[in-house]
Amino acid sequence: MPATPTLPTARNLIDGVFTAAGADGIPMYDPATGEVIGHAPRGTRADIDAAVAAAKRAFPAWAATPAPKRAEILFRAARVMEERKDELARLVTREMGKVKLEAEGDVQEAIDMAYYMAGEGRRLFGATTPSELPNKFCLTLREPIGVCGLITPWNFPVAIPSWKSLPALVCGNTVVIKPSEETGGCATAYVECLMQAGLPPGVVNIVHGTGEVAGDALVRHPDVPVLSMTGSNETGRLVAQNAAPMLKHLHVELGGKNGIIVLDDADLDFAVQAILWSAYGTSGQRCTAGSRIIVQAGVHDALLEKLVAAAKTQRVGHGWSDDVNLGPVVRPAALEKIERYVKIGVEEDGATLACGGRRADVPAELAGGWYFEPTVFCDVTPTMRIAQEEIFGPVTALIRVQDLDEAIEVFNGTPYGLSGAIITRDFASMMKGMRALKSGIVYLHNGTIGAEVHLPFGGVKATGNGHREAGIAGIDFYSELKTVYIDYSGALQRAQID
Ligand code: UN1
Repeated sequence: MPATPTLPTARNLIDGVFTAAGADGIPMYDPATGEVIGHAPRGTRADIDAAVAAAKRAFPAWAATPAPKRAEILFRAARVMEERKDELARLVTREMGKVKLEAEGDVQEAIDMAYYMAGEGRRLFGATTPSELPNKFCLTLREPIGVCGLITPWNFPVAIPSWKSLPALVCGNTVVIKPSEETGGCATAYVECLMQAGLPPGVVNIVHGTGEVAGDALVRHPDVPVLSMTGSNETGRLVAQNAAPMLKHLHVELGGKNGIIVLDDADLDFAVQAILWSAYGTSGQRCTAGSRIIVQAGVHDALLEKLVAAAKTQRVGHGWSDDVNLGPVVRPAALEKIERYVKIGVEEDGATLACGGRRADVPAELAGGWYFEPTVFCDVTPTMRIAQEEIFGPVTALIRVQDLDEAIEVFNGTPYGLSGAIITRDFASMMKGMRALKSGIVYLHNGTIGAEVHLPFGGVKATGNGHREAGIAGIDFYSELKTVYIDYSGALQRAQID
């Protein structure tokens, strides 16, 4: 098993002071072995109050700091993360299990976001536009809003805290992060990088703890006007309800049931590569995972055969081993949920388990870990539960269709709408699909994953509430627009009247 050097543990950061867990800390596990690897502080409502108070105190000076100067700190944070990339990636693998290459990608996404948002410090563009009246013009300014409460998941434990905090910070807000209790060390190491880069105390704070206590306190806090949360639909609804009475700015990024359409003219070997990456990357634990393969009848059997053969060659094991490409899932509860769905699939009338479907065999030293075989279902119909509900594991379902129109209808027939893909050589089919898929992200000639930081990320329908993160969309969410009318006519000019 790969040696694990000493890595940072989960600590709270309030007003520039790091504090470790007390005796009541929340146990953290290595999914590769099942071992307890440390404890995250069990944040209380008082901890949230202290963190929000610190962020509120730090806000006026940070908001008044010129944006290009704020951005210089983000540039330095990108550098610090580059220097600490190996350590951060090890932490990602140790706390949530994803394989080395993907753990490094997770950290790289945060580095990219830091460089990108640092660049935004010299833009933060508003608009200028003519007035309908003479001797008058109009413009918009971006202003920071205040303390942002950021609730982040375990599946991208460095990237997603960066997606939310970096646009918030460059816009002049201060933040309190409540990371998932599974991956507290990753979030702590990330904020450590920001502090190393020179962020003043109180500008970024972190409070670990459960969603029920620390998360809830942040959501309901009267001094937190902005909330962004990534997680399950169930939690998202709760957050939305509890944030509503205070009319907070709210962004929720929730589940997906993403589909890859493969048409008769597709390069099937390429399609198999794209499906493996989308369905089994992060052991299927991505919001963007390719969990439905919508295949045109002419290539259905050939694709199934190639996919099953390829799935069987996936090497399941410890994420930090070079020869492994499928790590464990995050917790026993995840494993049990996947098993439940496999059972549902097997019992659903007509669906066939083509491969996988059970806990994976691993060497004795990993026996305490939580591994699942790469799984393919075929003969799945669009309304079956395994074709409708998010499983969040290495399970994908083949659905046979006759043509592109049916493929689009099937694709659009779930409550979600995050990511979609079309694999075909036909330009017109790509263009038609690009417009017709009801999803926030569409990939032409690729799988369903691969978001880049300078483009908006998010979904339609039950995947979210209409906002996007990353790119300029992130800047839009974390800034308030002020509209300014400048009248130099010297007289009273009335809009719509004069
Ligand atoms: C997520 O699954 O929550 O495109 C984020 C991707 C990654 C981000 C996924 N860059 O799959």
